Parts: sequence; structure tokens; C-alpha cells
Amino acid sequence: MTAHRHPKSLPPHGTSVVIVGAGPAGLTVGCVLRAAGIDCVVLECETRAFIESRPRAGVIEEWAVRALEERGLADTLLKRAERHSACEFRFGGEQHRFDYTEVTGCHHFVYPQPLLVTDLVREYADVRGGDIRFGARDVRVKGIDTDRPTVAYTCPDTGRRQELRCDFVAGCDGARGVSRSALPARRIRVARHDYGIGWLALLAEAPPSADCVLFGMHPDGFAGQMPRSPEVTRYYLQCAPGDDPDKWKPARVWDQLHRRLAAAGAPPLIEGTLLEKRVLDMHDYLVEPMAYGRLFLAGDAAHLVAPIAAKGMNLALHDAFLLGDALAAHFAGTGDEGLATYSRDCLRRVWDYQEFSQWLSEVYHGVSSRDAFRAGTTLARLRRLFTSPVAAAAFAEQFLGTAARY
Ligand code: RFL
Repeated sequence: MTAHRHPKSLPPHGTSVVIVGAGPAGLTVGCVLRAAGIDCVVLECETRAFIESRPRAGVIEEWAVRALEERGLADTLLKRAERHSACEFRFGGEQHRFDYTEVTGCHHFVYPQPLLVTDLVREYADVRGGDIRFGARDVRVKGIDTDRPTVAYTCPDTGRRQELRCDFVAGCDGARGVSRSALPARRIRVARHDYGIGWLALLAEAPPSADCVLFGMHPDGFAGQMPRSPEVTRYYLQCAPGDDPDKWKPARVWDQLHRRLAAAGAPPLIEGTLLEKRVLDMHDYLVEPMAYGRLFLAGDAAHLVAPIAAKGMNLALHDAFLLGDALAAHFAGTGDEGLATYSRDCLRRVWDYQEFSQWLSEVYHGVSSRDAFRAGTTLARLRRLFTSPVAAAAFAEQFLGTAARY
């Protein structure tokens, strides 16, 4: 019998922190750790080229930009991102511009997620010398209630199992990741909310049709426009949950966008080739607590917010700042307070943003609910934003995430 030349798995190697997932959350944690001189390994199941081109978010709140800047992670963003100071609601056939910077002094930064991910990968791997392993398959997190958990994965080049022993695991592998399932079911609570609504998410190769985000409340359904760059614009159309994107041919898409975003005096939408067309079933979830033993979840791995208020990536960054700083304090020997309060501190902002998304969902979808009462109260909410400075200030604070405390 021939002896196996390679054992099925290699003996565990050590590092301080294994980060599962190279999205905005995982890469930010990695960059913070590398800046503090802490050893870590990022395991990502996709290729670098894939994550650097995956389209998703585009709106980053100013506090998050400033927090990236403080950590040396916003140089390119600050040069290239567009600063927005207003959004526009369209209802009752009219345009209503809402200048949130006038109220809060803060901006939204429009910077497509793939550009941010590209910046963060470059900073982590090429500038700060971080270890990142792309194409890692079948990642498994084990032993989180011990002092030395392990993360096993299959190496794409050799096909062999590798094990990394570490002090902490940061589970940053998004909504479909595996790290969440390592939390013992009896120690966590998962809260879910289903809006019962679908959004057709579109990316069009066309310049934006307005210089700001547009929200169209129309009896046919909600429509939105989010500028991404001078060449590419994101659009959303409310549809049935589980709808088939192939039923939305370009002519139907543009017809509905024109109808739902029509307003007196508004320039016509600029049409273009549809680069992406997918149906999102709008739902939220939240895992409490976000940590157990040596595993700390961050970003979409812990909580999903439907893209109603463009909050998901902002929350992922908020978690990452707290987790990166708390781990850095642990390894510097300056205390474990940050790790102890991590879940609570993240979840206060997460719950607040979830509540705002739910409120805004009613504003977007009430008019098309075929319920005269809901349609009437929705329009009252909308009008109040333009008649009551107090209501306007409250909306702007939530939209920009500028509350002094959560
Ligand atoms: P990500 O970005 O999903 O990254 C997770 C990474 O983990 C990898 N991964 C694994 N790696 C190893 N092993 C496994 N088993 C793995 N499973 C997964 C994945 O390949 C990936 O690289 O999570 P993260 O870092 O938590 O970031 C969250 C954000 O991506 C998300 O919240 C936002 O995209 C949400 N979102 C928006 N957020 C905003 O703040 N502003 C916006 O304008 C905004 N627009 C959007 C959005 C999400 C959208 N979709 C697709 C639902 C618009 C859309 C259409």
C-alpha cells in the first residue's frame, strides 16, 4: 500500500485574528489591525477581480467617511467621491427637493462599493502587508468557546485542507456566509422582518437624470434613482416579491421609470443599456448578540437592512471600526471593555437604522398600497417634511446618521 504523500489537512498555523470575508467590514477590520501591527489572515471565497467589480452600495454617510479618513483609508475616496447635499421626493406629479446638508451640515458621499473594496484591498494587502487568501473554499469556524479557535478551509491551488489557529475570529462573510452558523443557536436570537415587497434593482449605463437621489412615490409603485458615477446610474422599481427579472424587458423598465419618476418641470430620464437586473426580496434580520466566545460578527453577517435607506454598508463600517479598535486594544493590553460592549454598541445603531428603514418603507410604498388610508397618511408624512422644520430635522438626522448618541 502506498503511503499518503500529503496528509489530508496540514497542522494548524497560528495567527492572532482570522477574518472571514473581504467585504467592506472584513477589509476595514484587517486594515485597522495591520495599522496596529497585529497579525491577521483574511479568507475570501471569491477572487480579487470578482470582489473589486461586484456592484452594490454607493452611498456612504459623512461620519463613516470621516472615520475611514482618521484610519488613513479615505485618500482616494475623498478625491473621487461625489458629495451630495440633497435628495428629491417626487409625488403628486411634483418635485420636492430636500436639502439635508442645510439641516445637518453633513453630506452623503457617492462612491461605488467596488471602488471602496478596491481601495481597502490595496491598502490591506499591498500597503500594510496583510495576508489575504482568495478562493478559500468550504470555510469552517470551530472552537469559538475555547481560547484558540480554528478556521479550516480548502486551498484553491492544492485542494488541501488548511487550518488556522487564532485568538479571535471576525465573521465578516456577509448575508450568505458561514460564520454566523458557528454561533450556538441556544445562545442567540434572530429577529426578522419581511416587507412583502420586491425591488427590481437595475444598473444602467447612462448618466444620472438628476444631480441627486430621487424617490418617486407613485400609485404604480415606488421608483428610485441613485447616481453612481457620470456613466452609471442605479435605479429601483418596486415589484412583486420573487418576480422574474426576465419579465422586465428594457422597454417595460424605462416605461415604468418614466411614469413613476415623472414630475412637472423635471427633465426626462436619460436611458441606457441595463447592465444589471435583479429582484431583491426586501427583508431585514438581526442577530443578538453579535458575538459569542471568540467569534465576533460584523456587517451583513450579523444584520441585514433592506437597501431602502442605503444603510447596510454604513453599518458594516461602523461594526468594523468598533471591532478593529476593540481587538487592537486587547492586543495592546489596554483593556477588553471594547470587546465586552461590542455587540451592544453596534446593535444600538443597527436597531435605529432598522427602525428608520421601516419608517421610510412606508413612505415609499404606502401610496401604491391600494389602501386609501395608508396612501393618505403616507402623503401626510411626506408633506410634513416640507412644512415642519422639526420633522425635517428629525428626518435629516436619521437619513445622514448624525445622532449624537444611539
Ligand atoms: P459583503 O460585502 O457581503 O462581504 C462579505 C464577503 O464575504 C465573502 N464570503 C465568504 N468568504 C469566505 N467564506 C465564505 N463562506 C464566504 N461567504 C461570503 C463574500 O464573497 C464577500 O466578499 O458584507 P459586508 O462587508 O458586511 O458589507 C455589507 C455591504 O456589502 C452591504 O450592507 C451593502 O452592499 C448594502 N447596500 C447598501 N449599503 C449602503 O450603506 N449604501 C447603499 O447605497 C447600499 N446600496 C446595498 C445597496 C445592497 C444591495 N444589494 C445587492 C442587496 C444596493 C444593493 C442593490
